[in-house]
Amino acid sequence: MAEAAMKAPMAEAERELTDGFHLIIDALKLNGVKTIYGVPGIPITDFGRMAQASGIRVLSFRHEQNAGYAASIAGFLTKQPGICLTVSAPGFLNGLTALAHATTNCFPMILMSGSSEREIVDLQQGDYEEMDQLAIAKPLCKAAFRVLHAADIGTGLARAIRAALSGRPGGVYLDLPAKLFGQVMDAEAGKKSLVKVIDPAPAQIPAPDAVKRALDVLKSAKKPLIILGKGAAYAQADADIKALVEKTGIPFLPMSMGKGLLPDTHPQCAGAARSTVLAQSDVVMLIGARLNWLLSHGKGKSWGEPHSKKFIQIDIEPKEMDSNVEIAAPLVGDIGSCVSALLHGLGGHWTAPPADWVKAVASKRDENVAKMAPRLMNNNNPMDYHGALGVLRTIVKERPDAILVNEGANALDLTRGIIDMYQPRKRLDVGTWGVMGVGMGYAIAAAIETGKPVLAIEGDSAFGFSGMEIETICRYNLPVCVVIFNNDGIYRGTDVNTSNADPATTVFVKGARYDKMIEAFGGVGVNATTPDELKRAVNAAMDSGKPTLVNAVLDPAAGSESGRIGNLNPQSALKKK
Ligand code: ADP
Ligand code: TZD
Ligand code: MG
Repeated sequence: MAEAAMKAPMAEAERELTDGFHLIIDALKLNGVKTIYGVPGIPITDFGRMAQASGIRVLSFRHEQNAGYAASIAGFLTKQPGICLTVSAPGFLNGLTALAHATTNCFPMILMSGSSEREIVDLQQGDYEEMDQLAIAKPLCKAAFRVLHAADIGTGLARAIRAALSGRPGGVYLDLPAKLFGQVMDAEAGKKSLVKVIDPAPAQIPAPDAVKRALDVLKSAKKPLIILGKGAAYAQADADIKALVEKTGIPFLPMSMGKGLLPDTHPQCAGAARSTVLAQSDVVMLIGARLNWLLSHGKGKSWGEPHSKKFIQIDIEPKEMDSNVEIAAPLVGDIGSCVSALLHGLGGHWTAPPADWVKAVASKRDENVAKMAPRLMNNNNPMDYHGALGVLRTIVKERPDAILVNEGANALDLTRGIIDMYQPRKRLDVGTWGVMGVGMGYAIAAAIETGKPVLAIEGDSAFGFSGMEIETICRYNLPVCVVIFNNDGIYRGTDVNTSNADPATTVFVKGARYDKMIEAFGGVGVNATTPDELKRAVNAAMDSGKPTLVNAVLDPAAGSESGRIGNLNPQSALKKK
């Protein structure tokens, strides 16, 4: 500012000036933003430097999509919008996938992108990285704004923060044209123009009659079930959710990222009896979980049809109700307020669910857990998923505060089923889209935002989508241990193409040594061929906090098509020729 003032004509030198660069930084800091995830370049390079100099942590990635995924999960973990910063057109588009992902998963995130000269872009005269970014972002996020004047920066950011956090959280696009950064204005007026967003996610208290209706339906149940989704994890109402589950005595089923809200080893956990509770329950209370494909849309054989059941749904988004099936008791509000109202309504005496139901669920669960146990203790060479996951499961049990990032097909489904979680928001995975590529971005943001060690269990294909970010992990010296379940390909490494010399579409280089990649950047690489070797390597990494990549060599024949969701593959009716 002082420098700008010196260069300004005499009349202006007497008053202090500010500009777009500084106003954006001041607005971010005023609203508590501590970290920006991005990739530098025109027109935001200097902005990144200045933000860093001002004390904001600016983390540079190798690809915007990974920076965007990092920002999205930062939003989930902190209940503050994660900030991603990109350059115009291609950088923006690279970040846009993550913005759409954040919106789909209900994570608060702001994609701030530099953009090219409006006058040239709108006349389509071929500017450097020309694109009408605002129009393109709009249908893919919750809200999109463009700031043209430095005096509007405060309002622009305030609108973005509110849009990301209020109601159902989601992704917001903020367009920052190149010219904005250098726009100068009076410093005092600039300061006044900034907005500190007060109460961006106001409590949304449920209506008393909706609470009563929900309790009445719950009371009528003979075989009740509570499903905890990632919305419940996001809400950070951990103690009340635990109290509600324990006071009612109702079995609970955690969705993937809802795992750990109550420990998977909790006596009421029905995780290992999933098909039984879905099919046999008569009343289901959904807390922050949608009846989308991940819950078979709340109908059909897996839900025990033709028997019908009643749903109670807690969600902040009223339009979610009846999206797939009738909701007998919609409870619209924020999860914290709704759960606390339910707890209140339970009063002193609540009749526990019928003992035969609770017992049936527990014994089914124990039976399934016992069936799995011997497989997890195998020391087979080549390794299979169960042998590898048996040791990783113990490592997570011993470090319940570590964060588990997980993606792949078999590598995802088997890890989810086998590794118990003990604390809320410790399991981060592919989410609503089942997207590959979140791995390294999630791992980086998890380490940065929580300061806890991170274990990323990655299919070899899944890892490839963000693998270059292991340089980022090494550069910032993050406590991340990446374990690659290397079965030579997508689902399996055994497919054969019989028509020409090309490899089959699902297989990769056989015997690939991913561990060597991290050595190029000064990290620790380990090739593990047995569960014992895997255990030693991961324990060492989790204890030392050194960036580590373990290439876990799995039997290429281990794994099945699409993991647990092979049924979603369309089938050709024509006979193979
Ligand atoms: P899962 O994939 O774990 O089943 P979903 O992403 O389908 O979970 O569902 C999360 C739901 O939680 C969304 O419908 C979203 O509107 C809701 N939600 C998110 N945050 C809150 C909150 N603070 N209060 C109430 N509902 C919330
Ligand atoms: N592209 C994106 C962005 N997301 C996807 N989900 C896919 C492609 C399709 N896909 C899956 O759904 S899982 C998967 C792909 C490519 C990779 C599975 O292989 P893996 O895991 O090596 O990661 P396993 O253990 O071999 O099954
Ligand atoms: Mg694989």
